Amino acid sequence: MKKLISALSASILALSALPVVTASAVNVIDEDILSVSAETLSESLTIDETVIPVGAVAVTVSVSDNSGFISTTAKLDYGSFDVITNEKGIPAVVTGNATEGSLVTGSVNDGIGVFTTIGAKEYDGDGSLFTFYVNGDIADISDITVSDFETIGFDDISNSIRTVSALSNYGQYYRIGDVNNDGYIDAVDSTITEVAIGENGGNKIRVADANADLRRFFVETTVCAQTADANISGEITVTDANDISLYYACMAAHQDEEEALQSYRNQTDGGHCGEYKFYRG
Ligand SMILES: [Ca+2]
Ligand SMILES: [Ca+2]
Repeated sequence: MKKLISALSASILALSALPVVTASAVNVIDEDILSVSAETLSESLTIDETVIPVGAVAVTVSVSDNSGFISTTAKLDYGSFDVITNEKGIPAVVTGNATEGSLVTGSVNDGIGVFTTIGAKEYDGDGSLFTFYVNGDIADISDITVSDFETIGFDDISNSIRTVSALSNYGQYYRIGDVNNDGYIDAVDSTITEVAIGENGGNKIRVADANADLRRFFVETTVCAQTADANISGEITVTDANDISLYYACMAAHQDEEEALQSYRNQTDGGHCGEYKFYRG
């Protein structure tokens, strides 16, 4: 994880050093556990090659009374704000100080945004979860609300495995992205992948090596390491964990499954999540 953490820390430091001109407006929700705050940028910044212009509003979701999590998923209603995205439509988003070192991605559609932070360790501190950027009037910040918030801990990963035994195994078939083989591709699968990379010292894992020691890296219900190699590159990297998370965010941000799939296909960088493959062992 070290490389990832240092790269992300650098971007967070650069961000926090930026001056802001407008005082935070704060929108407290969910029994005071989560809050949404906003600040207007007085300087432009660049996040993953996406330029955030002067005057854009940085929207930050923060947690207090944090009881601990590895990963989080927040669903937001962002009203009529225009969320700033890259050319593929993925929102520009950065982790906060309570999720530093996590992967963060999101999907936006028709006023609904789904943002996931995927970690490899437990976070139990209070602070910001993530920040995304919108064009619009900061005075309307109260229009942005969190409609759903879920966290994943190590217990949730174990529990997801226990539920698998009731499901039929697809025999020699596996589904890319469904790392724990429970029938769903979600933030749990992305988290398992990120934890596996953490187990390997933050380094990429060759699929063949992971299959040779499957239980070290994955969970007892994992069919094969190929499930975590979202882009079928032969290696499991943070790109794969991020792609699984993107797939889930797209599914969660759309009502219609076909639209969700189309959204994922438009936004993924070579990911194959959701596809069934034959496992030759
Ligand atoms: Ca799964
Ligand atoms: Ca890969």
